[in-house]
Amino acid sequence: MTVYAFPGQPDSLVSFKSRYEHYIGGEWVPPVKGQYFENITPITGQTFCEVARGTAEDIEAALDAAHAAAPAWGKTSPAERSLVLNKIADRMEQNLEMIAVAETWDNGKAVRETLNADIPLAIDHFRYFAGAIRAQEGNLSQIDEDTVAYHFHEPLGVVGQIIPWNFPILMAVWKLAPALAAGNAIVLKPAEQTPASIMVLFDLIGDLLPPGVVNIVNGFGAEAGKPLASNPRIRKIAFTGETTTGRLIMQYASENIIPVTLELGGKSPNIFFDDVAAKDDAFWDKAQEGFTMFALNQGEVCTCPSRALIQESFADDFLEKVVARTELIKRGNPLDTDTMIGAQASNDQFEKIKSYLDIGRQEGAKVLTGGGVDDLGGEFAGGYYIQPTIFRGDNSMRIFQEEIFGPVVSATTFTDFDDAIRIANDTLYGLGAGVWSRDGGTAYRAGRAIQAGRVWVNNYHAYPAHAAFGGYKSSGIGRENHLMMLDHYQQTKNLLWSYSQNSQ
Ligand code: TXE
Repeated sequence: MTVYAFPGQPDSLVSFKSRYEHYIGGEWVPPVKGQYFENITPITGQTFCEVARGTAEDIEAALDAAHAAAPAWGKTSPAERSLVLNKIADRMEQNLEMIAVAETWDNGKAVRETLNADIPLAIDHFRYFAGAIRAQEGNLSQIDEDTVAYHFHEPLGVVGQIIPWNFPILMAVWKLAPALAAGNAIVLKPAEQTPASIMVLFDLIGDLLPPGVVNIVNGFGAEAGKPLASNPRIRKIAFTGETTTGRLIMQYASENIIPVTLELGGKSPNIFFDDVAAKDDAFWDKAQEGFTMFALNQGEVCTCPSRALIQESFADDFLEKVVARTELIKRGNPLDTDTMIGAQASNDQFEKIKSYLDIGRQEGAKVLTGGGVDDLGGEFAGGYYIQPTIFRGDNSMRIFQEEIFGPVVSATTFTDFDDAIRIANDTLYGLGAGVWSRDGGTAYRAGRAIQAGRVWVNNYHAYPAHAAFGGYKSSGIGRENHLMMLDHYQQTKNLLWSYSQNSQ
């Protein structure tokens, strides 16, 4: 067990600056309008730094820098870009603990997760795209004896990226790595709730990139995000956030006829068929563990398995087991490596989740465990801690239909396969899903029938870089991860070439 010191204390691995500017053209640049906002750690509810409050003027400055850098970066060889990405990965790996503590302090999530998941996954993402870009090939179509169609990949140019607060560094890297590998220059806006860890990261890795290739403008959605997403000087916008904001992003993009990638909300079903209980073995245990994944990252995951669908015949037994297991989730100081659940990312999110705990009760759902806030006392008294909560109710309730984005799962039962699929698909969303069964046929048919971009079978919440990720329905457009992501950041240039000496 390690308990990391709070940043600001003498033995802390991280020293945040008291003020963060924008990162433009490889330099720290104050906001044109001179305004800053306070950044709070959810661990204590205290302000720990202030951050530049960007406006359209700062976005224009960042776009100037990006446009100046884009042509040269776009012409570097895949091998050169690959090397840069690998160097970033190496530097991050050398500083993994420091970055993990910074991420935990900014976002509130348990350091156990930032050390073992968020930051290692981000590092691997850079390495994956460092390899992918070198392996990418164009293609050639032989049109007739003397005519050839060559297909080349070209970068889009300057792209915009808007990041959420639930995985600040990982979500930034999911967008940065493929865009950089493909040869684009970037203007990125972090979420206003969690800007500091991305600033710490760029303090660490900024010198590895040519100035202007990545520019970061901090600030709020309407003030900095909109001028970026609606700007005619970007050639693509990539966004992760709420579905209603995603609609706005699409409207802005339609004005400029640019592509969008949208990764939006979810209400993912996690389906347990009764054969999982056939034996008291490791798989039965694994399925119970799979249920408790709703609390991972305090439930602030777009793919949170927030609806548990359990076959009627074994539901009471299963729920009894998973309630007991949920109660073992260790709560406490997020900077303690034994702690399994941390603080919600912001006071707004804390309040939103509390309101859903009330809504669930008012709707008549039964609280099987949790249902309230955790007061950790002492220096944590102002932090945003929610108890892992299991409701039992039915799929028509708001707690089954609306994204809560907290450590809250709504459980219900189904009778047979068709009933499970009907309930699973009775949602606006289609991002993730889980299927648990010992029977390959059942799992396969369920996986294919669920309208969601990612279906985990007999596992949950794994995010390898080389598996495509993205939504059906109101959960978004496009995919992230996987080498298909390179297509999202490239144009196809076709040279249609006649080698014939004869007239056409
Ligand atoms: O999201 P927003 P919020 C869901 C989750 C959460 C809810 C609200 O349910 O409770 O959304 O979170 C920027 N033009 N998800 O309000 O507003 C904003 O500054 C351009 C799910 O934080 O969508 C931030 O950088 N940009 C999600 C980013 O968009 C704008 C992760 C996300 O903020 C903008 C986060 C505008 N008009 C929340 N308005 C997931 N899919 O993982 C806001 N932004």
